[in-house]
Amino acid sequence: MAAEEAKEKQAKTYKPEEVSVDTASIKMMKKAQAEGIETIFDRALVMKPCNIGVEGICCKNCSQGPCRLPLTKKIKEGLEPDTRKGLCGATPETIAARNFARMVAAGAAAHSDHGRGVAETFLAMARKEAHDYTIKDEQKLLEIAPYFEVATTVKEGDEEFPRDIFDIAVEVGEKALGEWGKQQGEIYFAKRAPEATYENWKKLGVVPRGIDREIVEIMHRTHMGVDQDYRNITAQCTRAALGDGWGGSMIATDLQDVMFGTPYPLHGQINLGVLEIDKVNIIVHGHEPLLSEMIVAAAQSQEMLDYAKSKGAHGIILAGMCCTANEILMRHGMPIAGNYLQQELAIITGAVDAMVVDVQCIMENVANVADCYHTKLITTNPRAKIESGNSTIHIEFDEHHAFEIGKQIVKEAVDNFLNRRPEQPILIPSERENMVVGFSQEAIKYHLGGTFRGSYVPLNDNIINGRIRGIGGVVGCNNCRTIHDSAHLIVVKELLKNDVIVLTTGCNAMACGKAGLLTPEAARVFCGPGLAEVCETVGIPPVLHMGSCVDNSRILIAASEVVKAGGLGKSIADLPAAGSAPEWMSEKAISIGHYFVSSGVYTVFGVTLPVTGAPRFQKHLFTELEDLYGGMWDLVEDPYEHAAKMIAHIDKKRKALGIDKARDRVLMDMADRQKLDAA
Ligand code: MSK
Repeated sequence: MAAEEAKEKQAKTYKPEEVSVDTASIKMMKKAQAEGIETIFDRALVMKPCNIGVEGICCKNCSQGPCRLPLTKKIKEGLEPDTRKGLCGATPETIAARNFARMVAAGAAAHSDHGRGVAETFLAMARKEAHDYTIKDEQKLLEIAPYFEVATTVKEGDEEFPRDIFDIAVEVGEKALGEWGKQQGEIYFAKRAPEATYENWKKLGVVPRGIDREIVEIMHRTHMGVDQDYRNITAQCTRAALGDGWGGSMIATDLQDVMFGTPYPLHGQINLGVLEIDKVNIIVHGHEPLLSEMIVAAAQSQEMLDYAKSKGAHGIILAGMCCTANEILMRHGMPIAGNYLQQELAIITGAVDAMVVDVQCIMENVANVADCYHTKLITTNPRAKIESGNSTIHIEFDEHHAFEIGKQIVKEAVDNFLNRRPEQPILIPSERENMVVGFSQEAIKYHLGGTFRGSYVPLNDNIINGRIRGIGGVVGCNNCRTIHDSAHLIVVKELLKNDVIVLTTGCNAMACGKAGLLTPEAARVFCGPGLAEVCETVGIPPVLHMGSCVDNSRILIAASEVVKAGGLGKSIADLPAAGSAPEWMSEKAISIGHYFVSSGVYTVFGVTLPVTGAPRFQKHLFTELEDLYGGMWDLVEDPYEHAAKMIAHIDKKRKALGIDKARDRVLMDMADRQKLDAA
């Protein structure tokens, strides 16, 4: 009996080295196993995903079902006609398209609700009702104001004077907030896309009218018995996803930059080794920087440092997790403890005095893990409370008293420092990597051309002359159905080896940081000769960290800037570029993927994609969308093949542009560039 039990236990135990390539995480998994703490890696072993759900062909949109329409081998091989139907007659295509659309809606809603919160706080700041916030980047405000049709100057007689910056901010805040409830017309930022990209959306009738409207319309269309044409449903996915990328997310990024500063390159550190045993360790986890900015200020205040000292601590470490980490890293150089799959593992160090969470990507089980240690879990957002856990408390964020609340949270953590349990050994892994981060589109421009001649032209020149083969946008989550960080790193390293420069955000950026890819020195080690030469000359890492999930909007703007710099076609679809999310898991990733595809980018996902049970819908996403937008979806699980397909697409675009032959370096003048544009 004992032998059987042992066998059963062994069958239910995972091997840490087989589920992650991150050595710090592996150490923590071993500690968790030794201490009997359950994590997502244990649950993934015993709970397998549902095959029908994985393929996207389970409909539960009414109570007559759920209707499950498995794709048999015979149908797949064309040996039997595909007569599958739900009770109402819904085809697999309708079902999978509706499920996919609801994922787009949820993802777009998450990003956009984040953006709405930022716009509300921005407006309160501009009206001087939220005194802890101010305008840190006036230049950025002056740059975005014209897109909202807000004047930046005022005429007095024949003379023109600059307008009061707070008056501009009030008007920008009102117009920005109005984007959510707009019913007609177009969202303002659609016109930030290259003209050809924008005109194509217009021709296809997919320019979003208002952010909320497009999300609500998805929910209506996917209700039982409404839109039953997968192509028509996909078009609505496009409106909602564009409303995310070029709307809610872009507004979030821009207004955050105005209030907290536009990121410029700075030094940072990453991995669980950033925690320190003799200091108060606070982890801020989630996505929105509105509160975390204030916690940064509070943790650095003399008052809190003195308070920590009074409790016997030698200081305060404030480290980030998931995209909150990216936000405070990019602007303040605060360290990152880890990416999505490390959230439970951070607590298992035994050294985390408080984990402060807001919204998105927070596993409910962090509450249970926190209960096993002295860690206090603090929820802060009225939209995101956690019922589990005895050590969970709620301290609600209010932008009108933001700094005070930040201090209250830091104080809770400091008080809890004294509650560390002597019987529980603390183990902080030594892993911590250096990195250079903070590559906003403005920073890239500056790096390439200097203060007075900031420009994307040097990048374009190096793409045209073949030193840089193309641009890869590699982003997205971790997923416990794959080996933690492994696919991220293989895809990125394959691209670098083939002279493809990588733009990154989210948890991919953190995987790259932990592996040492976010340093200028990485160019010599990981890149092909052309890309290495460019990176070494300019002094940039070959992987440029552009921020959090909402900051994927920065990649859209960077791509638009590349088009505008000339020589690489007229629309985003012409660029030798490809997108990737090798370890995606969240609905936000589906929205991001779809706005990249609709903006003209070939986008490859790893793991699975819930469309494979509906072959005609899959073909629409994977093939037919290219004729409409120039971009299309793909699914490639193997990371080497994944990268190879991205490179093949980049080469296809180089050929179409007539720059497929390796060229000697030539200095392009405007006439040369125009010739290429006309080709
Ligand atoms: S945090 S959405 S796991 S990237 Fe933005 Fe990471 Fe994905 Fe969350």
